Formats: sequence, structure tokens, C-alpha cells
Amino acid sequence: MSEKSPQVGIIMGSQSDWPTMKHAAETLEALGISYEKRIVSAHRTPDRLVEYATTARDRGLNIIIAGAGGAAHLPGMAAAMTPLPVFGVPIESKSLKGQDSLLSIVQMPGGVPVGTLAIGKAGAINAALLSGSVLALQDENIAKALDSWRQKQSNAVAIEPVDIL
Ligand code: RP5
Repeated sequence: MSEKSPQVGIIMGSQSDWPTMKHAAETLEALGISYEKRIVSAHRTPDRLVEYATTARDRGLNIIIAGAGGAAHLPGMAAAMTPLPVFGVPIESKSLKGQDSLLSIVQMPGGVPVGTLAIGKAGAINAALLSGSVLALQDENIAKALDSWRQKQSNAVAIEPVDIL
């Protein structure tokens, strides 16, 4: 989405995080929320992170969704440098299945909050939906899109289970 200035910034520590984080992007698109996506690594591109986080609010972003795996400092470091809400998505790592990412992101000290979602795809989708809920407080179109997304989800659930061969 490039026509509107982005409301949400999706950042991730590596290109390898994109298959997970694209679910956040797709969900934002479904809600009509504009976003930008960037690779910003707390470890490999610390200067890029400082620049991104310290300018995010002035550039008009409302929310940052940050996905990272392993020693996942990105969401916490971003939260330290911006007053915007930061939602963290723990990426499912190869060695520890994302337990490392989850604990790195969720265990912030009191005073620097990161809203932490589930490991992997579910977390990426929910970070976008939660962003939608926050933005919907001030935006009737997003509120309607969110209602309709939820209605579609309900409609997709069959009443009776069937045997799947
Ligand atoms: C983290 O290290 C990234 O967020 C990624 O999940 C993980 C592995 O990165 P790559 O080695 O695949 O670039 O910084």
C-alpha cells in the first residue's frame, strides 16, 4: 500500500522473517490499513533501528509491529526509542521453536511495554488485528472492516465436523 502514508510500520530482523511477517501485512491489507515493511536488525543494522524508531512518530506512523527470532531484541529496542505502541511477534526459530524469541520479547522490564503476540503466523495475524482494533477507535472505516473480517471468520466455521480423507 503506497498511496496513503503508512499507519503501521512492520519491521523484522531479517529477510528470513518475512514468510511469517507477510501474514501481518496481508491482514492489514484486508482491513484497509496502510503500512510499510522494512528489514531492521537490532544486531546487524543498529543505526537503521535508531533512525527508524526515533523518527517513526514524526513520520506519521501510529503503531509498530516488530517481528524477530532468537535473541529477539528488536521489539524491545524499538519500544525503548518510540512512544508508539509496539507489538512484538516472536518468530519460530529453528533451534528452540520460537521459545527463545517469545521469552526475549515478552519479558520486558516494567516501564517499557511490548505487546507480545503468539509465536509465528498466529502472532503475525493477531498483531495486525490488534493494530486494527487500536486504529478502529478513531477510524470508522477500519472499525467496519474489522467487524466484517470477524463476521467472515465466524461464517467460515462449519456447524458439523466432517471426515477429511
Ligand atoms: C533475528 O535472527 C532475526 O529476526 C531472525 O529471526 C533470526 C535469524 O536471522 P537470519 O540468520 O536468518 O538472518 O535477528
